[in-house]
Amino acid sequence: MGFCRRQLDRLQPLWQHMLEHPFLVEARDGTLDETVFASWLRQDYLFVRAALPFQGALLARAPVRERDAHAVAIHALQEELELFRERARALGIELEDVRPSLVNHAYVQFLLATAHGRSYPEGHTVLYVAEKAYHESWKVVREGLDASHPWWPFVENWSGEAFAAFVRDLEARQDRLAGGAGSALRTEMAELFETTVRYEIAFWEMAYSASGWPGIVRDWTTVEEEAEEIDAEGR
Ligand code: MP5
Repeated sequence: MGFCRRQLDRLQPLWQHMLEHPFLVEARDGTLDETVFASWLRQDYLFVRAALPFQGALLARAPVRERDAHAVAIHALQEELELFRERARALGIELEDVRPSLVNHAYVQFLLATAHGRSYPEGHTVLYVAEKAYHESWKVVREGLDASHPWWPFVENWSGEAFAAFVRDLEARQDRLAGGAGSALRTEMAELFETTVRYEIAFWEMAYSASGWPGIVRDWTTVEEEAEEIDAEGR
């Protein structure tokens, strides 16, 4: 049995828990609050922006034969960011004044720390799980959401055939990397696999409950606003 199948079997209850998250179920059934969707969109835009340097770091460590795949993925991320901006305009959602929630911030730090500080097969594990999780999560929404719905372009982006093929390709690479790893490294990869699933659940929960940063109920002057003020003062 390949590494991915083995991990997905091991983590089946956790994975199922993710797929039954109220965010996905309510989006599928057409009962999800629009402001909850907007909060996901704003946070995920930041997440995808941060996925660019994550992919870049993986590319820098990738063996030669794996480089093309990362270069293609980086291009796809740029197109995806454009999709976020286009949908945000269509839905009247402001993308410029967003701060990452604690969960988003932590997940991004985890991505970058893994890509920079761990081996390539470990970094690739996190990439594979995040993509596989999004593919299957949006397939849940696809079961109920109409193709004319304004949220549909996101559903198609992650649950459509092109993305399915991308995830299959990642899975084959992941299994090959695990096949070439010793048992200690494979154990580390299995641990990162689980942590990534946990982050995916936390991300849906963060969006659903609109949780920003514990202990902070409203934002004050952002660093960008402060920079504008200083510019305006001509200093
Ligand atoms: C992805 C994402 C998929 N956009 N957001 C989260 C929280 N997890 C996974 O990654 P990509 O790069 O958008 O396909």
